[in-house]
Amino acid sequence: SKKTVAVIFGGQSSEHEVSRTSAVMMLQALDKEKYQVLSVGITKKGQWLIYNGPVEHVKTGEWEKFGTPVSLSPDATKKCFLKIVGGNVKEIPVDVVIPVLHGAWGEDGTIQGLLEMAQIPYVGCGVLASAVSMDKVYTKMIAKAARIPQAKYLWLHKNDLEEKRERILDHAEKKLGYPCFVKPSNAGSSVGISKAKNREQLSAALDFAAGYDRKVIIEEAIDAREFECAVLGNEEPMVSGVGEVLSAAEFYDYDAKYNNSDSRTVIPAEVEEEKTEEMRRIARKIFRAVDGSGLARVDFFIDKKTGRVLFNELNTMPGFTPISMYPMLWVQAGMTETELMDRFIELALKRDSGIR
Ligand code: ADP
Ligand code: MG
Ligand code: MG
Ligand code: K
Repeated sequence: SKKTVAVIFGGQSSEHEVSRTSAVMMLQALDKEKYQVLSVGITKKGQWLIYNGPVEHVKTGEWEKFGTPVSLSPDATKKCFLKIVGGNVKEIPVDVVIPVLHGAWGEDGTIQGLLEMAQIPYVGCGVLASAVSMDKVYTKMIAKAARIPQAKYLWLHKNDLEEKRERILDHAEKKLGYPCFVKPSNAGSSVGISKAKNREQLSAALDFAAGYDRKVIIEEAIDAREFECAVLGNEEPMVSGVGEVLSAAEFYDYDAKYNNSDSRTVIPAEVEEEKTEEMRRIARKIFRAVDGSGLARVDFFIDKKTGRVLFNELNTMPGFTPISMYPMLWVQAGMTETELMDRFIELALKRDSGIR
């Protein structure tokens, strides 16, 4: 019999729209002969709605008007997760969940925790890997422990800005210099990030980033080319080739990522074989270091001055938009998007039957 697969999209993070676009690609790619596909959207306000209309409405946002409220009912005895409330209560058992949510409350281990409680297999990284990869400060700590080269950084709590602002500015100037990048520790899609070229800009950038998270990271700016690599698997993951991102803006900000058609991707990247292999090696290493499973996209800089490969970050639920690197890297390797979805589901089921 067909397995019931629930695709959960939207969510309360600043990447709600990106998630909807990613969900459209996944909903279209899933093999309907093999799976009974349910789609469940989370509105920006946090309401869960089950939706079974045209997939185009997921992209435009109209889906919300046609959704039916579902309540979450994690029940490990029934492998039940969703319950339609209202007139007559209906429980819906789910075999696998695909949480195609980017950013907070989705990519950060929170929904993964909920699914663990319900004992429902889900696609992608578990609680720990999701949480570590969402937090840029923690990711750096793990990368350092694994001796993976990366940009220099320092970090602070939002409330440090009240009392220690001048000391932080002095420290950043001495340790990192200008320009530098300021980011919320937990975020994605370049939300809350700015490049600071002087003390005044740095001070403003700290406040801006602190508006998105209670932790802020400052990094030395690397004059770099940017590369991305896809990882697929559990304990012994496959690593794809490498693609290059050519940003249309001064850095790869939200607009350059999703709205500017002048941003381009080059697959495979035109870079020395030796650099490609180094990035692939690091991609596997960091995936294992954070205890990743299912999938992740690992992002790199190559310093234009020194030629060094530096690890930037890993994204445990990377974008699946038509211009996204993760699916394109596997398509380049000869896989279809439908096969990729099959693989995600197999990996989710395999991991679940492991230790428990
Ligand atoms: P996000 O998780 O939001 O994608 P990133 O850390 O990847 O955050 O930063 C977004 C973009 O900002 C990068 O793709 C790159 O263009 C630029 N950037 C970030 N950090 C640096 C840095 N240390 N040096 C140079 N560019 C950077
Ligand atoms: Mg990211
Ligand atoms: Mg990034
Ligand atoms: K990340």
